[in-house]
Amino acid sequence: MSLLESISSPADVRRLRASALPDLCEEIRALITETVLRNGGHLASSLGAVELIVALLRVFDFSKDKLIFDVGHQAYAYKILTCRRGRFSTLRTWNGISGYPKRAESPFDHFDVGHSSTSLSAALGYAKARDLLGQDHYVVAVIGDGSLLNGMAMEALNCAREVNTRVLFILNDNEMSINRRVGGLAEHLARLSVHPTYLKLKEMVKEQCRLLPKGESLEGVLGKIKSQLKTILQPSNFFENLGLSYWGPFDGHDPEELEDIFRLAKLYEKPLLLHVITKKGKGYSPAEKDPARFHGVSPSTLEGKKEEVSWSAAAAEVAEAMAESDPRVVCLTAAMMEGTKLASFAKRFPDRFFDVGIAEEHMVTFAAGMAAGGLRPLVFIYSTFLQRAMDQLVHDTAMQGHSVLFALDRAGLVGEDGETHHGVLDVAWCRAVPGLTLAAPRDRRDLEFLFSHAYQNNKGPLVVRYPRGCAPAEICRAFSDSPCAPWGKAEILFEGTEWVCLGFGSTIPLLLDVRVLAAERNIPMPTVVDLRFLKPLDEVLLQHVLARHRLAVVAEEGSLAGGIGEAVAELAGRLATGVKVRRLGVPDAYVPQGTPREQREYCGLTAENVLKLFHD
Ligand SMILES: Cc1ncc(C[n+]2csc(CCOP(=O)(O)OP(=O)(O)O)c2C)c(N)n1
Repeated sequence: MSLLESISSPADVRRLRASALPDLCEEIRALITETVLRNGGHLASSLGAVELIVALLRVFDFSKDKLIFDVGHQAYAYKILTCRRGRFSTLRTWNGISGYPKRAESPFDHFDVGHSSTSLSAALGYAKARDLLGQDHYVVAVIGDGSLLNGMAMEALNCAREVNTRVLFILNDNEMSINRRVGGLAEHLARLSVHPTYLKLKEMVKEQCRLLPKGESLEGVLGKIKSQLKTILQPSNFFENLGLSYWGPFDGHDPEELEDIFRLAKLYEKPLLLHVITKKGKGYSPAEKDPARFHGVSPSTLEGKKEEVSWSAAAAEVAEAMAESDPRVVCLTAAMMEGTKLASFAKRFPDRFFDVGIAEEHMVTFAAGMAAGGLRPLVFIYSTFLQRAMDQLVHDTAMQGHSVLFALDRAGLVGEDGETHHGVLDVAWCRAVPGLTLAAPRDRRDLEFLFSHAYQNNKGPLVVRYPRGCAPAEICRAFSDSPCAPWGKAEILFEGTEWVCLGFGSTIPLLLDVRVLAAERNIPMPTVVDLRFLKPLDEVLLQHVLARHRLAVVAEEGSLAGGIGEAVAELAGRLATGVKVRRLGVPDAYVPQGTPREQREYCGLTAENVLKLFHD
């Protein structure tokens, strides 16, 4: 029996001899690597946090104490050691173990995560609840250096001094976000890691672990140490300046050192930040060498399968072409250069490429400022992360009419990342923003058309939404050079009888399947309309098709509430033609993880289902 097989709960981890920990960590790494290479997931971050998690589980009792991971993509070892080893092979599959901490999954998970930089705020909230309710557990947050450099995390750090209670922030510093972390504070972290004073402080704190103070308060002893140090060198420390205590940096791959420090930290009664240095991808050499590539992996990329052109790659290619012919074109990303495929743009146009770090709010207003100043900014952002920057989209961009092109990636159901990462709210939200244009291409031809004509045809923000996955080169184009439909116009792809199916973007292939299936079943083939522009809708064409059919089915990969089906039903009501409108889309629920196909089935977005509506 392997060491790992002998562990069924955190109590077993606590019972192990310290000398067994390196072997345990190795076994955990092997299980994580094998599972992620098969199922996909976040490999490098999880491999880097193994010793940290083992040490935390040996010092704290997370059946009572609270642990909040930031993003949660580094928590696989925690899942394995908190009674989920047996189900770990189902990672990221339908009904399987989630890729992120989830309260519904385990009593050891204390806060659901997926989006970054929430852990410090949630931990402060938990700590305050504990104090006011007269409870006595510990509260710990684990945050990466990339996530720490975000505005939300900064707001929490700023608040920590006011909350002024026992809470432990562990900064898991591997010098990386997905790519290298960026910005001034990143430099500061690097300086802290090597500054002699802090290395000396680390030795002093470790010394205190051996002689845990008797009689005197820990704060008092450490306060004296620090004032001695300050008279020697007085380096500036961002965290100390905010009123937080800072200890570190410590070796994040030495479980015994970590245990000692955590035991000491338990005695500390105030907000404390422990700076721990780890290596992203630790123990798996391909990931150590190329942590960005192994940040999030999917089995197909690892098998080296030649991927068809993804929507992201197609969009990035158009951006490059635009930048070539127009020096005003610039591209922005919030720490998602890999996912949005902007590496080649960054290389070719380094002065016109901006990775702002995980800072979506800043990015959108930064882009609005650039537009106001005469540039043509392209903001590459996942739909789910635009949720962070809705106010900046409304208040700083649309309300002022700034022309910013939003390349809205992963708009729709995203598959294995699950609930936290779906891009299904953008249509409903964008519909409500005055002055904003929202469009969705069905193929690469229309994507290119929308991007390259954006600045001639559009004033104010233009959001072009496209899903995860590969982008069809052409759908329903008579000739390879037939022009796209005009700006602002919907397009009838096929004429049919009795009923019309309306869709956009990723639901167009589905509606074409409906025609095939209808022909097979001797059901009248529907008219198929690609709406293309979702705001404003092409009401002229819509009026025309609604008047000519008895039934209209709208299929959308977005939330039904506030979606395009509602807009069409509202228009049909206004026209009073008697056409019946049926809507398919994402229901009022958080769609579980699984393959995109399983998720579409869950939402009823299948050709079979559309066909059933004909007899409704
Ligand atoms: C708001 C938000 N933006 C972007 C992301 C995508 N994302 C996931 S992990 C990650 C990098 C996090 O870096 P860090 O906190 O240093 O953790 P590491 O992966 O280095 O362990 C990013 C950008 C996200 N999850 N949430």
